[in-house]
Amino acid sequence: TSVANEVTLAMIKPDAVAAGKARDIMNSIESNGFHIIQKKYIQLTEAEAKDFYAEHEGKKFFPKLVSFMTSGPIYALCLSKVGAISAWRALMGPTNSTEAREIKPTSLRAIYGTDNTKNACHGSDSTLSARREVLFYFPDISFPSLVDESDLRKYI
Ligand code: DGI
Repeated sequence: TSVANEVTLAMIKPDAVAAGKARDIMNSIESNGFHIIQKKYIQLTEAEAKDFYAEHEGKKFFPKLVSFMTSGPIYALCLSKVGAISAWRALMGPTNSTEAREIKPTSLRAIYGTDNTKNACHGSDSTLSARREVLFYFPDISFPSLVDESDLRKYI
């Protein structure tokens, strides 16, 4: 029988990269059972950051978000695991790192993030956004997003 793997898009944000924590975060990702099947080290342009976060355009925090996300290099990672989308969001913890330290102190945002903007990492929040966000960084990746364990080999 086959195992249904899911893919999701993770980012290690500029604050965590600048603090030298990218390797620690990737180690934590892998020790929690995710496969890093694609990895890209890049600095987003303003246009790219606005495009990636288009759903938040017009919100009060949008300019701050775009300015933070373009402030330095990031890692974009495509992760695979059974139930990857929700599992990665659980490992990251709540959006606001201050809140994360109160309610989920072992989460990555609690450990590596600072506040509501500088929160160390990103994860797709649905199957649809995972597909969009993985393709944003890795346009050549094969889908469907549910792949057999044996199919994983072609990604590695
Ligand atoms: O999916 P998340 O990253 O957990 O959260 P999201 O999709 O609602 O928001 C995307 C990013 O925008 C989030 O990681 C940090 C920033 N953000 C969201 N809500 C707020 C915010 N930043 C500020 N300053 N205030 C907010 O209320």
